[in-house]
Amino acid sequence: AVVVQRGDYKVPSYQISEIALDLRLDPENTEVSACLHFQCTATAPVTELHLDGESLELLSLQRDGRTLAEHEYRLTDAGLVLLNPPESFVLESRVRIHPAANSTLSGLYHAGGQFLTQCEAEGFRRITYTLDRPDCLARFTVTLHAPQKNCPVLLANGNCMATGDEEDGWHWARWEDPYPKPAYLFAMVAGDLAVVRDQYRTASGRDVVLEIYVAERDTGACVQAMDSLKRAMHWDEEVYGREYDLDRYMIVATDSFNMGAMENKGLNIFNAKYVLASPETATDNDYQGIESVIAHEYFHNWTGNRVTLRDWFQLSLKEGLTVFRDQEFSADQNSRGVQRIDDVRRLRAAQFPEDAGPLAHPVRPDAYSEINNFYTATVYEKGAELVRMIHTLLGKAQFRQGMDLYFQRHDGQAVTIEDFVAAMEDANQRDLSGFRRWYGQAGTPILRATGSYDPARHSYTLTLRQETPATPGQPVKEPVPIPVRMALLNTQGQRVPLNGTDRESILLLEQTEQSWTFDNLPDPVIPSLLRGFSAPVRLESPLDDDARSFLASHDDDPFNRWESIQDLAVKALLATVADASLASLPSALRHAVAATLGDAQIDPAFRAELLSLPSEDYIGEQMPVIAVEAVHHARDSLMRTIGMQFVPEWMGLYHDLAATYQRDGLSIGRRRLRNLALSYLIAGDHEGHEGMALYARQQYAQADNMTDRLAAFQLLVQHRHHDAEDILLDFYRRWHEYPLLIDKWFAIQAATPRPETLRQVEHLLVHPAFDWRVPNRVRAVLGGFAANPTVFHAADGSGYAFYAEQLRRLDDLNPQTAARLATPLSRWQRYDAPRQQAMGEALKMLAGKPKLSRDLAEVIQRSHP
Ligand code: HT7
Ligand code: ZN
Repeated sequence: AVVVQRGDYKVPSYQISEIALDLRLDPENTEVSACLHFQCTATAPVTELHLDGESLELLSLQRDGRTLAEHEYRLTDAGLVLLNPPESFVLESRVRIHPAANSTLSGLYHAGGQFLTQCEAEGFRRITYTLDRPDCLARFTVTLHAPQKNCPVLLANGNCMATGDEEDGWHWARWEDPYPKPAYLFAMVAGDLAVVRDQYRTASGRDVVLEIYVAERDTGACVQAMDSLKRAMHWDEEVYGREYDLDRYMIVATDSFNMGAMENKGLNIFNAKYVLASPETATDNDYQGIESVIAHEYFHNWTGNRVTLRDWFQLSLKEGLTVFRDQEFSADQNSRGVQRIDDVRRLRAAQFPEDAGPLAHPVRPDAYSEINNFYTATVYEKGAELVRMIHTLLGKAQFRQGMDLYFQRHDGQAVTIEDFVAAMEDANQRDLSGFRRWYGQAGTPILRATGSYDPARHSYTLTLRQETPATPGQPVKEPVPIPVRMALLNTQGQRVPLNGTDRESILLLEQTEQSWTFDNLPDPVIPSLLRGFSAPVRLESPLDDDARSFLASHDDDPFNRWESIQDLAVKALLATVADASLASLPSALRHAVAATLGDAQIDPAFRAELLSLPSEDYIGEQMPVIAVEAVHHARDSLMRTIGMQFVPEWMGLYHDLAATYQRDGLSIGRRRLRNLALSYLIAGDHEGHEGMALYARQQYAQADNMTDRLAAFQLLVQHRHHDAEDILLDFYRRWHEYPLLIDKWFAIQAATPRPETLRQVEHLLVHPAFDWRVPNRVRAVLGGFAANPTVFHAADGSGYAFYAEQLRRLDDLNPQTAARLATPLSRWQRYDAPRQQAMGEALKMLAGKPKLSRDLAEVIQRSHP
């Protein structure tokens, strides 16, 4: 396969100033006429101009009004080559494409009765011949023609300039986007959609029309999306001084989408999952997801669209920065501490394992064969952490100055990560040269901290040491600058002054090892290190259990308070994994749990975080070889013990927190804590005894909202001794017309940790509601299955073999989704020898598949070179 190298970047030899598209939309055969104005930008003569094009049937080709002769162009697998093109010219092409047959959901496709596009990263070349690269910015005019009956709504980027009727019941609409943009931001939608309309007045007083397009019956479910959009628009004005720049902002929801959402200029296309919500059909987490994805796509209008990418290696320039912006938005809207815990949990669940395995790559990758494989946790989440560290190092006001300079310098341009870092430096006269290593170096640094109190000198000395393990292609690592936010706590839990008046400090570890001494400390202190998780590292802390237990109830940094209790839990769990007869609740952990359960002053959402045990995956990640079954049993057993030892407390919470549904932050936290209490009560039930399951049944039947109903549903379906057949049927019967809820119905079954799950998942795949062409459905079943440790990693390899068989099938329809779902198989080195072998065989079987896609081939090849 062709490998694209970062170092091979060349400025394009031509630019396209204008693109006029005309699409006659038909599900089977759509005709696309394109008129492109080319201008040479190279100094030397160009003998060949390569235009990208994929799965296009060329009908006609003209240059400056004249049909091209055979010796003037050449068709290749990758597109069209123009031979000896003039310095400037107009190219007119007409191609035929097949939207209904396009199951890849890249380019123009027809699904659920609608025409939709997805052009990031390289989908536009599946619509017409073009320079499909982010550093080619053109002004787009788009004319859509479709039958009025099936497609009353015709949308594209920018402003609607004219509409009209045609013969035979067809109509048309012409759209113009005044902002030059790369082809990946092009979008069009046509279908029978209802619209929910609102308005936003910008800080400078311009009125913007906000429109959300959904199916008629979903118009009542757009409140959270619209409200989040308005709050995001306001936040970007307040925090970054950035206003929206068109008169209209449109969002379209679809069930058929490869990812979460897409930031096309003025016409975002969204997975319905991140638009639709009502209390009866969506959980609190769903509401939260909508808020953050709506904000994320909106923020791209400045970080991604107005300032775009020079090439795809710079992907984190828009994605890392925009994730950082959406995380900060959510932190400002909700609880900052809880938001940070959730962000770090996601980073550790997805990015740390990626960084420690064969798919590890730098935030700015060096090579790819299929760019779609690089929309990763590293580019997004670790990328956001790098921006966060710059924010931490410079400070809030200075970071803003850096952003202002970045926008001032690069508005309307296609730029690099280097340009971003340079703007941060130049705006603040700071040198971030060492920091650049973070972008180029893969792997998670290990930060080892040791500390000692000297009673004679009344001082505390802290030593920090860093080391980054080797990653594929990068055997030797250099130290990176690590900002370590820290404080020292006295025995009352108060922060003490650190060599002056400050009671919190940011230490910058730049070398492999450095020490700091803090004086004037009459009594011993406990260090609180890496507060707020100030750097994406693995901290090996110097604390013993008592110190951790102390921090678990005294640290005023919410993240570290949570981390302390998590560390205690991990330690207890690993001891049980090593020796199951040790299953008990160590006293330090018991104290921490008791203190948290007994402290009603703690915000309920934060209290729920403190009382949640680490996931099986996270526990497994802490082991040299993941002991799948032992981890599962150890976690089960600790849940049971904590459930049993604190029955009155859990019961008290469960009853006290019962309330009629409300959507404010406090109510959300209370629901979360109450459902956690129910899960402990159920875990603590005696074997075979169904006492608490009756509570869950009652909650399932009587809930006035989906958060509570689904929590009970999941507990019942996944209960070890409970037969939930009637509940499964009931849920399906109630919600079969709500695809997003049926996705949950599928996912929860696929994630049930029981030996018979594999058979059940086989049945789910032939269920009438299962559809291989709908990624949400496929992800529900296959993603749910891969996230089911004991079943996916069954010792006999049956889970892997089954899974690979399904990916094989999916690859023929949707390579992007197949490649993404294949990544769990890349973790084979983390398991015992029989599992390694079985995963290796699964990968080998896939590698031998006829017509293997470039997407899946790359993941397999990098997973098992
Ligand atoms: N920029 C988008 C990333 C994306 C995507 C979205 C939907 C389907 C296919 C896609 N390929 C790449 C989404 C975002 O990060 O905002
Ligand atoms: Zn994004």
